Amino acid sequence: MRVLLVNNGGSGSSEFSMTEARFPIGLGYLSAMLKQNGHSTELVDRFCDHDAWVEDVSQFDFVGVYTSTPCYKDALRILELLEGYEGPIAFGGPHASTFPLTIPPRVDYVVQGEAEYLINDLVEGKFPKGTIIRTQRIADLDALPRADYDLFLDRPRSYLWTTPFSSDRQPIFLFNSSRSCPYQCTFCTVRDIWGRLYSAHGAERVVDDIAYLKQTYEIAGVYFREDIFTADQKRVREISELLIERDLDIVCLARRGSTPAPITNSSSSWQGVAARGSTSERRAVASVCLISTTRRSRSSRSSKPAITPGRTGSRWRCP
Ligand code: B12
Ligand code: SF4
Repeated sequence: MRVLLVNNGGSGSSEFSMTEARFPIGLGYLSAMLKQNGHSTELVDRFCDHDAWVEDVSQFDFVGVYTSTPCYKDALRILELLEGYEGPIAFGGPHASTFPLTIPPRVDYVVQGEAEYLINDLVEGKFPKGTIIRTQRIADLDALPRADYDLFLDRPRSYLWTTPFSSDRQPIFLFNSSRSCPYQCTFCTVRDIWGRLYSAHGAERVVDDIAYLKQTYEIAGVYFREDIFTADQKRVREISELLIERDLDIVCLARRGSTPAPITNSSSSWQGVAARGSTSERRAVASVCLISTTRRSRSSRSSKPAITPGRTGSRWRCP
């Protein structure tokens, strides 16, 4: 079946800044599961390119929409765009997880939580329409296939390929290695969305995936953009050691406050904290920059990817 995956975020849909246009990795995981079952997938990312839409939606057998609360206005706009579409429509993502009852009945399936083990059954019509489905948390993330990065790179999109904390090397890919958080800060909604279980890919798997990205897309680094990359310090150390062994050239962003002691050897190192802004801003910003360098000099790097300007000022675009 042909599945259209849509990320909400059309112009004016959110009062928050919408400039950090990185790809929706959750849809990448769902796409990988769908492709494993022989389905094809296509992405419309309206957070990245606000007015993006498809020419003929009737060619798709199923439409799945990622919804967030700040951009929910656009999810409703997407329903308007889907007027006349006769196939099933599903809403998932953080808004569906936290506010399922706000979603209109036109949506056939509302999914709360992780959907890797559900998405194929949903697309293949194994659930009655008109249902809200809450999935169980996935404990073993390593059992999941790697996210489908081709979903984001099948055409030029205005993604941001840099981080403000790293050098200007590109592309830096968003990377997800864990879900939820073991802490309980009173102001934070992470558990409302994810529940109690903190799950994480093992170090080997993380580094295998990074190596794959380096080989396949010539990435310059990854941005661990997740609730708290440093929750399990043993895992962070293992990842660091493996990155050193594999001689990868990686820039990583993580959460402030629980960084492991620097790891160094003659060839590579986690080079510590680098945050922008004033000292008070730095305290407030929950990010740190961990840099692992490699033996190779910059000039020995192989052919560079195509460089063209994007909306966000980012230079790297998929070839
Ligand atoms: C990385 C990240 C980003 C990245 C990538 C966003 C993305 N769409 O993935 C960027 C920088 C672009 C971003 C932007 C924003 N983000 Co953000 N982001 C995150 C972060 C830290 C991790 C997301 C992630 O990778 N999760 C892991 C993947 C595997 O999970 P997932 O994406 O939720 O997908 C799974 C399920 O939700 C479900 N699912 C998802 N989509 C669908 C669709 C269907 C049809 C089905 C069936 C299932 C399904 O299955 C997926 C696989 O298990 C989360 C925190 C978090 N814990 O989730 C915040 C978070 C999602 N962001 C948040 C916010 C507020 C924003 C912005 C509004 C910020 C802004 N000022 O612009 C925008 C909105 C973007 C949008 N399209 O709506 C909030 C959303 C709260 C809410 N109630 O909606 C979160 C939860 C942070 C928080 N704790 O408050 N973000
Ligand atoms: S450490 Fe971060 S993700 Fe965890 S509960 Fe606190 S604010 Fe939320």
